[in-house]
Amino acid sequence: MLLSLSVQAVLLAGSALTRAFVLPRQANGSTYTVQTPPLDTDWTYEVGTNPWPEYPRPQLERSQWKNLNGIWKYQNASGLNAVDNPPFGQNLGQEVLVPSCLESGLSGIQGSYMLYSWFSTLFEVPSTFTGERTLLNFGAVDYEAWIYVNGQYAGFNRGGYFEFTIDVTDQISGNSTNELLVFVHDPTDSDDYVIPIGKQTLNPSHIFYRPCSGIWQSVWIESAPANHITELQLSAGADGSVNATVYTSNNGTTDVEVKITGADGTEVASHSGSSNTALTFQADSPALWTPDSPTLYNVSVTLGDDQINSYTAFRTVSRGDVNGIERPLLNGEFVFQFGTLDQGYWPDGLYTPPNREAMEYDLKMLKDLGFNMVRKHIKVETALFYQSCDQLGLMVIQDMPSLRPIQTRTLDNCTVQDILPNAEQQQEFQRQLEVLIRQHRSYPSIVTWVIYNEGWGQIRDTYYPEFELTDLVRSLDPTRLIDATSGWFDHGAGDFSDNHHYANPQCGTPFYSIQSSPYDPNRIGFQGEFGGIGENTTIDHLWNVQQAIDTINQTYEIDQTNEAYNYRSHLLLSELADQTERYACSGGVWTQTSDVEGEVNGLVTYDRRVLRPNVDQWRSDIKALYDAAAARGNGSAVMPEGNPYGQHGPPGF
Ligand SMILES: *[C@@H]1O[C@H](CO)[C@@H](O)[C@H](O)[C@H]1NC(C)=O
Ligand SMILES: *[C@@H]1O[C@H](CO)[C@@H](O)[C@H](O)[C@H]1NC(C)=O
Ligand SMILES: *[C@@H]1O[C@H](CO)[C@@H](O)[C@H](O)[C@H]1NC(C)=O
Ligand SMILES: *[C@@H]1O[C@H](CO)[C@@H](O)[C@H](O)[C@H]1NC(C)=O
Ligand SMILES: *[C@@H]1O[C@H](CO)[C@@H](O)[C@H](O)[C@H]1NC(C)=O
Ligand SMILES: *[C@@H]1O[C@H](CO)[C@@H](O)[C@H](O)[C@H]1NC(C)=O
Ligand SMILES: *[C@@H]1O[C@H](CO)[C@@H](O)[C@H](O)[C@H]1NC(C)=O
Ligand SMILES: *[C@@H]1O[C@H](CO)[C@@H](O)[C@H](O)[C@H]1NC(C)=O
Ligand SMILES: *[C@@H]1O[C@H](CO)[C@@H](O)[C@H](O)[C@H]1NC(C)=O
Ligand SMILES: CC(=O)N[C@H]1CO[C@H](CO)[C@@H](O)[C@@H]1O
Repeated sequence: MLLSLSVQAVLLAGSALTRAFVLPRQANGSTYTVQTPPLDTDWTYEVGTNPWPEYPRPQLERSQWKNLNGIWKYQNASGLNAVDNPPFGQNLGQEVLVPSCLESGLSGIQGSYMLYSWFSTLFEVPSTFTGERTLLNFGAVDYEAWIYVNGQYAGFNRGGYFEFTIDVTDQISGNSTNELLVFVHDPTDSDDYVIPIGKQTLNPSHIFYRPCSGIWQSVWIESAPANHITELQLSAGADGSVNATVYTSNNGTTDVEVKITGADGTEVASHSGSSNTALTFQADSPALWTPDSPTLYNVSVTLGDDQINSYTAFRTVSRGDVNGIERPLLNGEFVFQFGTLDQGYWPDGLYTPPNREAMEYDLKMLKDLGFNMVRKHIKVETALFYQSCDQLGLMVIQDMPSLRPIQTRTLDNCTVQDILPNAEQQQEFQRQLEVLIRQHRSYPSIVTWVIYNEGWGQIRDTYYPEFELTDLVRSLDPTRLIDATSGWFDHGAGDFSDNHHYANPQCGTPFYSIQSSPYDPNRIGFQGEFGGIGENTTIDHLWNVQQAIDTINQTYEIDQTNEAYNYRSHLLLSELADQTERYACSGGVWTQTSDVEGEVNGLVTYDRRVLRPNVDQWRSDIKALYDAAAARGNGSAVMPEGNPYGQHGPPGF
């Protein structure tokens, strides 16, 4: 449809890049409409045109902000060279919902092979912005983004799962309309690209799904003083110790004040010191964070004219010997970790949940069944997801999104070889792993980092990179455990001896199977994946794509009735409880939270409309796991003599 346009000329002054250009002013009459997805949810048609209205960064919240989510303009581009000719001041042909994945129905596009794209929107800076600087924030853009404001290049980001901020003060014009133009390149698994993609593939099949391209998390602007807080690194231990580093835009040492208050407004700690250095101080007998009692504290940080709100929780994650077995400890106690493999996929939004309520539906459902953990599987979520886990009391095992999984290429001499990263791709994987840790290390709910899943992208012919990556993660975050290899190729790195096995578990047991390793008593015995049993469903709850339906029979096990599904679940959960009682099992991950595309093995169907578990039975089977663990692992942990802080946790436990 053609839109009638009125145009406004804007003259930018004062910079070497000064140029006059014409901004399109969109006539009213939006063409955006949700494209009917292969399956919808109860939330699909409630999203509307103002999605994700919440402040997107709860651990560094400023009061002067404006959400730029909504209907933007979109145009497919032909290749990487399009970036040399940005379509400034033009009316891009289609409309798109931001944030969304271009491949999703909610985007309004629902395309495929969305390798190169242009996005644009117009925005005004509110007159209430009193700071000297205007910051433009993106929650996540998959995979590379070039940002232009008012015809000027403003910045670039690589990495599909991470937040980035660009100071656009020099490009914007205070009180008039600004044009924001974004070029996105998302190769996913095309050509020779070996980049962090998780489960995304251009050719979906069974456990690998439709990709997500474009601006899939919130975009917003905020106002900040010239010298402002850019990052807050915060951890607080069960002994009341707080460790805070307030990073600033000028990297200098400016006075900062950190205040921690409880839910009733009572201050439990306050400390003044310098920016860009670690501040350590003590809180007065704070309540601890546990899954049963997830107490959070508000944090306020003041640096000159900049004031931000954040939050934290007091808890210590460590490992230690409990009655002769190596255990993960929370606040010095062995807490059996039982969670699901949580893919974070939605039939209407793919990587972007339709809204916060939908996102929390999954988490509340898990809590309700008795799970105390989620394994966030080779995906990184919006900051609000981790805040919800902090609030609800769900421990998070956070995976690094893997490189191209189990794919091969055929060389000219007909040799078939696994697609693994070259040196440069490995270096980029490492850089993004560092970004993952840096951006997420202040969420209390995260207890463990996972580096590799089932050997995907894991080099193993020349050397074992998981050893140096484990050291790197440990140096960036000494306050958590590290699962270097969840499943398959374990060479002894990290804190876990993690088995994957379907359908039945082999958790810390003296038996194991092909592709897994024998249980290593020097590390924590863990079942990183098991279960995966499926129950097919009717077409109205299925991802209605023939290619996906044709792969349903690849699901590890299909139970033909719901009664059979619950009978089998009961046996598998009982087996895990038995292994916990007899052997050295410290936790497990059930595959999986929801169905995804051709995988029909979720606790809920992909549309979240049918819950498979018999709730009473599952609650009682899950409680039996905790009881079995308590019987083996009660009492306080015995820490080895001279255990360095950082290796297993602070002294005193
Ligand atoms: C986008 O452009 C690419 C390359 O020109 C093309 O292969 C693809 O089909 C286009 N997609 C859409 C939805 O037009
Ligand atoms: C915007 O306009 C208001 C009111 O005219 C003025 O007070 C303010 O200084 C202007 N801001 C900028 C950044 O030009
Ligand atoms: C505080 O955190 C910093 C940065 O991670 C670390 O280097 C330092 O050792 C920590 N201090 C204490 C007392 O834990
Ligand atoms: C502050 O340090 C960061 C990271 O090293 C760097 O990118 C940035 O340019 C520095 N800023 C200033 C004002 O020196
Ligand atoms: C804690 O912070 C939240 C979010 O900013 C706010 O809604 C709440 O009122 C604060 N509570 C206290 C006790 O200050
Ligand atoms: C095929 O080529 C690869 C890469 O050059 C080489 O490593 C491999 O040894 C070759 N295989 C055979 C059978 O020649
Ligand atoms: C699974 O279903 C597909 C499509 O219906 C069929 O081609 C294939 O043979 C089946 N595979 C098995 C193992 O039954
Ligand atoms: C699953 O159910 C769908 C819809 O009823 C059907 O088309 C498909 O053949 C079934 N697949 C298997 C493996 O049962
Ligand atoms: C505590 O652990 C010991 C040793 O495993 C066991 O004998 C005892 O029954 C346990 N006590 C409770 C209350 O679970
Ligand atoms: C008057 C009018 O119809 N305004 C609409 C213009 O379009 C936007 C969405 O693009 C609507 O939010 C307005 O209500």
